Amino acid sequence: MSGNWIIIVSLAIAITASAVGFENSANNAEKDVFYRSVSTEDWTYIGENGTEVRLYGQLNVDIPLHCLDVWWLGFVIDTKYHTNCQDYAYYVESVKEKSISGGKVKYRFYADIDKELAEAIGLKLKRGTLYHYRAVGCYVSTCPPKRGYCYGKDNYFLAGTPLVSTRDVTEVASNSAVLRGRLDHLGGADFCEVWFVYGKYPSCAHSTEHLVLSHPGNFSIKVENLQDDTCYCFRAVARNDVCTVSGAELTFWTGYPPTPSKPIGPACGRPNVSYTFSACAVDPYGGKVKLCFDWGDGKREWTEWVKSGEIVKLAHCWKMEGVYDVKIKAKSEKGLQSGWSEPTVINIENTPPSVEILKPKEGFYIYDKKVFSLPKTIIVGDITIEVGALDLESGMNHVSIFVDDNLKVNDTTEPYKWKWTEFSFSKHTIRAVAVDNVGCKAEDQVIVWKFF
Ligand SMILES: [Ca+2]
Repeated sequence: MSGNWIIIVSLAIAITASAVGFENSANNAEKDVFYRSVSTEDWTYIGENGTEVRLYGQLNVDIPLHCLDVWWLGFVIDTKYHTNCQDYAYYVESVKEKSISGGKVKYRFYADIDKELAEAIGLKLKRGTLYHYRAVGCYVSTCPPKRGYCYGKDNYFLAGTPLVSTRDVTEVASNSAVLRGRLDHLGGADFCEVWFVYGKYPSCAHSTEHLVLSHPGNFSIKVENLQDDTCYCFRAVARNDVCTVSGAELTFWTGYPPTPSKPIGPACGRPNVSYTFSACAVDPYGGKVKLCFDWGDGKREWTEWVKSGEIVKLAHCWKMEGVYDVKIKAKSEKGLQSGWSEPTVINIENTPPSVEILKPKEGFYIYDKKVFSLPKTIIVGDITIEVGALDLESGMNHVSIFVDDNLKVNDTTEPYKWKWTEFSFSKHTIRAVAVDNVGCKAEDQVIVWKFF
């Protein structure tokens, strides 16, 4: 037994005997004001050999703000379980004289059981041996002046055990799934066998093939011939020369909701205006579904629960110009999510089209034909007004042609044109207004003299 532990335990026992009062984890509340406890927490390996570990404990203190506690924290450890923490063979110090000056404090501490410690106190872990440990703490407090100690419940570990964890299942279909696990530590062995046990919930009666791993890492195995619409459970398992262990049990349902069709909505729009998209999703088992809209601008939104197949509408407003992919996925009442739908593209833009009156330009026109150039535009007889317009973002909607502010035509198809046959004997302004699919406008004009 370590010398420190004898001193501290004897001190606490002496205090107990002197009726100053001592506390343990089972009885540590005093007049509802003071709370002190020490809990034994988990452990991990240090290094790869499976014979060096780190033990964790936690100190929980709630004392008045004007009070001060000073704590000595550590662990007792032995190859046997003991009811009394004084009976454990070894004491390993973690923290010396930790001051807690009032209030509610949670303090996690640890101690390493490593080679250095083995030399210092003769505690050398052996692979295949089970060790029990408890977190312990002794304290001196100022108000009221007293001493006491607390200890946590017994926990244990098997030196050399492999460590394995079960991961979330992926690629769940109606009759197959990919089970995933991770070998976290080989427990000092050269290799570990890993596999899964699985079956219809709650019985993990089946076993997959075994894989052999010589390094920690992820592993996965596809299981097939599952029943549709069924809850399955599974656990990752690892085995080395010391023992066989398994990770936590997880469950999944076969038969995810099918991936929905892409949402329906406008192909273009302007920034800071709301646009509505509609979509629907089906649960093949007839349950309710929720839809998630991914708006393509980093925002996602879930709808309320709706009936399978019901059309849902949701509006969204994009702040910036850009091309956005809007897609949806569905979630069934079992919590299973479909894949993402194909995207519907919306082009959010605020850029006017380009527009130019191609005819008439400067020159002399007779009966719709340019006969020679001039610095001005002079027309004799009929003329076809032709306009070129292009919008690279949302595309062209139409071109309006005006003569002296009188609308002559709204042309929605290229080439944009209008034949001017009206009699005239004076100066006019021809104006072309191009409008793109989100309503952005641009215009061009030309001043002409028209005779006959
Ligand atoms: Ca545009």
